[in-house]
Amino acid sequence: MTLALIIIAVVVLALATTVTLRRRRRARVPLAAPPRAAMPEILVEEPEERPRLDDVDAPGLATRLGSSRGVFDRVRALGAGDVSDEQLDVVEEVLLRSDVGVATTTALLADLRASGAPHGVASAVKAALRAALGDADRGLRDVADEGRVPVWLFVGVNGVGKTTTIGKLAQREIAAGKNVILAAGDTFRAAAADQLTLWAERTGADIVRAAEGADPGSVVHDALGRAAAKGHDLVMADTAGRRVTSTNLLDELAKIRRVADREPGQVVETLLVLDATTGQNALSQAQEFLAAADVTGIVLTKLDGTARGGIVVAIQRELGIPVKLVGVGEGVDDLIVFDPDAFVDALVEA
Ligand SMILES: Nc1nc2c(ncn2[C@@H]2O[C@H](COP(=O)(O)OP(=O)(O)OP(=O)(O)O)[C@@H](O)[C@H]2O)c(=O)[nH]1
Ligand SMILES: [Mg+2]
Repeated sequence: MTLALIIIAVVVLALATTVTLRRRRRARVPLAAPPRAAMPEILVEEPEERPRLDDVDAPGLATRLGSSRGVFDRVRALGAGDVSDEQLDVVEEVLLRSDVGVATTTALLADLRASGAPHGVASAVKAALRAALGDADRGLRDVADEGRVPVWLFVGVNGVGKTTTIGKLAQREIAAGKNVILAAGDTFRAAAADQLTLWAERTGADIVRAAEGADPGSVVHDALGRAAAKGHDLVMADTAGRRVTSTNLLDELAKIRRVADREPGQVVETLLVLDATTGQNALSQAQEFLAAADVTGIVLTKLDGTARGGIVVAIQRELGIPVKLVGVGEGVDDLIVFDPDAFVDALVEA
């Protein structure tokens, strides 16, 4: 009897120990792998929303101009009255640092010397910059001759922001009620057409693309045919970033243009895209392109970054081609119609 009791006690004890160990092992499992229920919380986390330009709370142009505005801090600190030599030195240094360029700086300093600064040096600099920007028509033409489809052609060297600008503009034109088709004329890399396809998907634009290495002219030609057949309102043609020193590449660009301008198409805007962060280099690139393509407007990108906004003034004054749009970020809403008054205010105003 006693032996039977002892045996039962030993069995019960053994069973209890096994159950406890199993529970402990089970209890450790969640530490190694968190319960699945926790995962959707991470997956559905909303990305931080980017401010839209038409948001009242969105940061103003001055904030978006990044380092460009900072360059003018020293000018803002100058007083009113006669302009001393020391003040002129500060203005000269600031204008050169802001990428206005030597020619424009010299002209602006001569103006300042002649007229003084009754309302303060900052205000005089602002007026001089504004005058240098002129009053060109900055609108984008979007109407072609009867029976033809308007084409916007985008040109510029590698990485300046052509494809991104097309995406941003497609969004804007589609929001305005236009039926837009994109032509992936950059056939040098398959990734270029992929990038444009992403923008087409994002914005709801139609797209024509071809295999890597295909003739860019034939892509544009196909896009025009499709636009005419389907009644699209606007064709936006991307091109490969080109090395402007190579005559062959500029010839290629001229060929694309001829195709785009043949019926049923009509090139109504050739937009040269320039990267503001490259400063005076952007200016020399522009001069090369102007000689080869019939440029109707300039898109100056990346003004939000390390750019020095004065390059807008240099480009406008020295090339005489209107800066029509400026890029202030990588997002779809980060493209602004260039407004010279708002721009000089944002750069110089206190
Ligand atoms: N910060 C900033 N980045 C920009 C802006 N515009 C374009 N970018 C970025 O610049 C890089 C190059 O832009 P793309 O649109 O690919 O330039 P691309 O001219 O088409 O270049 P290629 O196809 O190589 O000739 C991308 O990372 C863009 O997101 C802008 O206004 N601000
Ligand atoms: Mg591109």
